[in-house]
Amino acid sequence: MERTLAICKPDAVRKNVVGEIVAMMTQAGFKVLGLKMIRLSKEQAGAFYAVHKERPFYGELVDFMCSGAVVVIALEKTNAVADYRTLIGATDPAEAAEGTIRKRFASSKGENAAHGSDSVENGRNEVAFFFSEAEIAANTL
Ligand code: FUP
Repeated sequence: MERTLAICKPDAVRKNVVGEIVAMMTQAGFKVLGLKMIRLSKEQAGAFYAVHKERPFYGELVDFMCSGAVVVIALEKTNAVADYRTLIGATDPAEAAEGTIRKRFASSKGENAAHGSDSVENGRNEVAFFFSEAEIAANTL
């Protein structure tokens, strides 16, 4: 079993499509281990995306991720990381495949509705960034 972290970004929350996105996850066979709505601080968003610190879009990305509530979701499945990347689609919705979360709900490369961990190691670390093992344990027994 693998874990991956999904985020419904502020644009998806504003569009009121969190329920549809979660339904796409469960229909694709993911188990929801944890789920909560939070408002990220600049410090949290900056730390979460620290890998992009030198990229030109970093400031805008951090501001956007703090611009409204997000829903963070810990998912579990065999091959969760790769399968969830397939479900969300390409970073740029113009390049995202039909039926993917980003094709359906993203507006642009920056405001692209959903986040998904990009490696098995990041999946574990990003789930731990937002959820304690005690929170996760509620749905693993
Ligand atoms: P992804 O893994 O598909 O979320 O894409 P990246 O890790 O490359 O980028 C992380 C986030 O940075 C994207 F979701 C949106 C933002 N971004 C931009 O705003 N502009 C870009 O050119 C690339 C990424």
